[in-house]
Amino acid sequence: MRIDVVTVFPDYLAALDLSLIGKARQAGLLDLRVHDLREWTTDRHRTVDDTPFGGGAGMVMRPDVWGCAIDAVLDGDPAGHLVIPTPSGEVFTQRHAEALAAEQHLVVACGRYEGIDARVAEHYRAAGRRVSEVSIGDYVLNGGEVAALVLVEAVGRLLPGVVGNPESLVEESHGAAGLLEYPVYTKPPVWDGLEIPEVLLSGHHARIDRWRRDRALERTAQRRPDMVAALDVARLDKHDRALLADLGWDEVDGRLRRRPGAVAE
Ligand code: JD8
Repeated sequence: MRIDVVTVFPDYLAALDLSLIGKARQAGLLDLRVHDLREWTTDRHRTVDDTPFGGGAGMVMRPDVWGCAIDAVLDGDPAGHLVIPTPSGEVFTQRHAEALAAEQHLVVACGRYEGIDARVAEHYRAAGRRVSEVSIGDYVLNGGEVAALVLVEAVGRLLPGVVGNPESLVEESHGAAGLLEYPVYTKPPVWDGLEIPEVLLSGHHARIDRWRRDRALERTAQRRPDMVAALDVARLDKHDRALLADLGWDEVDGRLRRRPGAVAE
């Protein structure tokens, strides 16, 4: 996969030289290129922004500069998918990461100031390109670079060969099971007077799997009731249903509903 990131702060993306993504780039599993938007300015002040039409605070990023930059990095590739981080975008989830990881070429446009002129997304959609405006969460950042770091890591780690043991991708939060992760432990067996749950030392893998699934269901019910409501009941066994019932969740017309008055313990 090729990912081009365009930004006025290229150094912000230096973290992607490190760790798994850094190794994936060295191994040729990911072709990540970071570009300075100012390369495509035409004036000696290398201007990328101007005042907003209709007035208001701040500055808006110019469509003409972005158009030149995006056209250049798309490099005529019909498969190029434009991704624009914005607080007004669809909230980015693991499903988005999985969908983008199936693409061949992503172009990530990192805005600053009050954002990028809206005609940029309009232009590439009108040209028949896939354009995704995504937000990494309901809080306001100063620009798209942090979101680009999130996107590239979330997508990059799903590429074949990037994560050492693909098995570990299966049991993750927001994975196929639709549950949060169970708690994990390692040595020392006693720390701060705190011991390891006995079952994890039992070597009894069926009990260990059951214990972990119960903890994952509990955590999800306590922290993310929206995810419990979205669970596919057909994929729940009788233990799951019994535990969820104890936690205040009943199956109603094939969906999980929290019993009125049931509070997450
Ligand atoms: C792109 C400019 C700053 C945003 C005026 C503050 C994503 N989850 C997220 N929160 N914020 C962003 C984000 C913020 C950005 C840009 C993404 C480009 N800004 C603007 C509007 C209000 N300033 C984001 N993904």
